[in-house]
Parts: sequence; structure tokens; C-alpha cells
Amino acid sequence: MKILPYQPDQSGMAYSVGTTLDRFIKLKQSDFPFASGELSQLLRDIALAAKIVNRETNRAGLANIGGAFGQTNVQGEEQQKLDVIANIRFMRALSKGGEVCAIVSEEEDAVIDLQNNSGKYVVAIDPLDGSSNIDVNISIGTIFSIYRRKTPIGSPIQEEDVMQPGTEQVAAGYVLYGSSTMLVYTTGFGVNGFTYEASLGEFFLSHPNIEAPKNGKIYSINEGLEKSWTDGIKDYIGFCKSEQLSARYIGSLVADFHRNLLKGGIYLYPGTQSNPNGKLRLLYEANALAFIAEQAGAKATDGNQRILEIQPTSLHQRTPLYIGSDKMVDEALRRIARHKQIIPTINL
Ligand code: AHM
Ligand code: MG
Repeated sequence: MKILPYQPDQSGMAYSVGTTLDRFIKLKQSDFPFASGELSQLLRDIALAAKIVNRETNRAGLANIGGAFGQTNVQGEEQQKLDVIANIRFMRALSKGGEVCAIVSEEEDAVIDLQNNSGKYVVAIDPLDGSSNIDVNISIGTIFSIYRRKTPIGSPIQEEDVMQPGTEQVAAGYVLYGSSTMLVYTTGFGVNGFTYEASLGEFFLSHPNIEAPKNGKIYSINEGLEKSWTDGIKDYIGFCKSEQLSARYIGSLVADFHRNLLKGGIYLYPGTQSNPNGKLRLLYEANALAFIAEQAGAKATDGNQRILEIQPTSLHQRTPLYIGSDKMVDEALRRIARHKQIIPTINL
């Protein structure tokens, strides 16, 4: 019998597909001392649910799962059928996996106790963000944050397990259902992006070690709300225009954030008259993206403090969000602060 050592192909006849998400997660497990593999398994569970939601999203135009569900969520926003489907898919994946004890979801009024007291992790998730874009075939996303529970494993979950500031996240990520589907995540050791190859059913590492440009030429804000902006925001957006930056606003946070992360830019959702804290939610929208932004060398603030340092006080709490390239966020903060300092003169 003839035995030959394996020689990797040098002909270039078949292109290499690269590293799968699964393999990458396994390789990176050693970043965590004493890791027992649960976080890795949890990330895999999320990736599996993302593949299913990707399939549902792609079928939306055909399968009568587009359009409104006919109910509003706890935020008073109209739920789309795909919002509900995505919520079911992620809930199912997270509850079956066994690593999670509690879930906070945009689509659920209360914290969902999975009755799994041996689960180490708490997940906060927006299963389908930007869902008003589904029916017009525009990119949407999933956003998730993972926290280690604070109370001892085996005991019932408590408020302190859920109400943790973003600095306590052990992992966070998003899935972008766009011209291609991508999963981008961090465990606090840089940011990596994976593109979904549908015919193989796998995410492959396509954007290793993402680093955000320190400056950029894109600003993203809903300019229709200009009337209700503070003077600081008006000043900053005026500055962006005077610099002839490009205005790009999809209205899907994940898509706007992802573009700015790769190309350099800033996304702003300030407080408005009707929503003084803006529209976006701290626990399952702002925190995850802030963690990713910082890991990629970008910044995220509410205009007063780092998003990650905000101590949450309620589940569906909103926060103003200014996130993106380091220098752009600094300039926005400088102009916001400048207008705060205008103290009315008192004539004595
Ligand atoms: P949603 O969670 O109900 O989908 O709302 C969040 C979305 C973000 O994706 C997007 O950036 C923002 O709302 C757009 O809001 P607006 O239409 O007010 O500009
Ligand atoms: Mg959302």
C-alpha cells in the first residue's frame, strides 16, 4: 500500500473558502481563561437562528410574511410579521441551547425567564431591527448583547443579572441582512466579520480584525427631525454640511452603523421633542454597537457619557446615540458641549 503525505493544492484550480465561523469561535475560545465552551456554543446558537431568519427574510416577498402583524409591541410600535417570526426563532435557539437563563427582547414586555437557573448568560436582543424596511426590500438587522449573570448559577434570576451597564458585556454582535448577510461580533478582543455563503450554509471569515477609520466623510441622521434638534446638534450637522460630507441614512441602524464602521462616518439619533431620549434602546441596540465600535477603535456616547457606562434603570430605556469614527464623535461632542455652556446672564 502506498501512503503519501497530504500536499495542499498549489494549482489555484479551486479557490479556498477560508475559515468558518464555527472554527473561528473554537479557535478563539482560548482567549478566555477557564472557558468551558458555553459562550462559544451560545454564539453558535445565535448564528444558527440568524441563518433561519435570513432564510425567512429572503422569502418575505413570496411567503406572505411581509407586512404588519396587527399588534404593537411594548414601545407602541407596530410589529411586522417578520419581527414576530425573528423573535420566535431567536427565543427558541437561546432557550434550547441551555447556556442562557434570561432574555430581554425588544418584542417582549418583560424579561423572559427561561427557567434554566444553571444558565450562565443573559442575552439582550433586538431580533429584527429596522423592520419597517422589510416590505421595501431594504437591509435590516439583528442586534445582540451577552452578559454573564451576577447572581450565583443555580439561583433564580434577579434584576441585577439583567440591569448591567454595557461595560459588563462579554460579547456582542449584529447580523446584517443586506446585499449579502453578515455576522459581526466581538468578545472584547477586536471585531471580526463573517459573510454568509448560502449554498454552503456557513458564515465565513471575510472581515478579520475590523478597524474603524479614525475620521470619515459620512454623516447619518434623520434630517426630517431637524426642527426638534438641540442647538448643539444643529451646529454639528451645519459643520458636516460646510465640510461637504455625504449624508447617508438608510433608517436601519445596523446597516447605517456597518457602513460607517467600514468606511468612516458618524450616526446620530438625538433626543427629539416627542422622545427626549431619542428612539433607540440602550439594552439591545446602543450597548452592543457601542461595544463593537470601541473594540474597532471608534466611539459611542449619549452626548454626556460613554454609552457603555450608562447604568440601565428600565428594560426598554431609550438613549440618544452618537456613534462612529473617533474624530467625528469628538467634534460632535465639542459642539454639543459648547452650546450647553451658554449660561444666561443674570443682572444683579
Ligand atoms: P425599530 O427597532 O423599531 O426597528 O427602530 C429602530 C430603527 C433603527 O434601525 C433606525 O436607525 C431608526 O429606527 C430609524 O428611525 P427614524 O425612522 O425615526 O429615523
Ligand atoms: Mg430595533
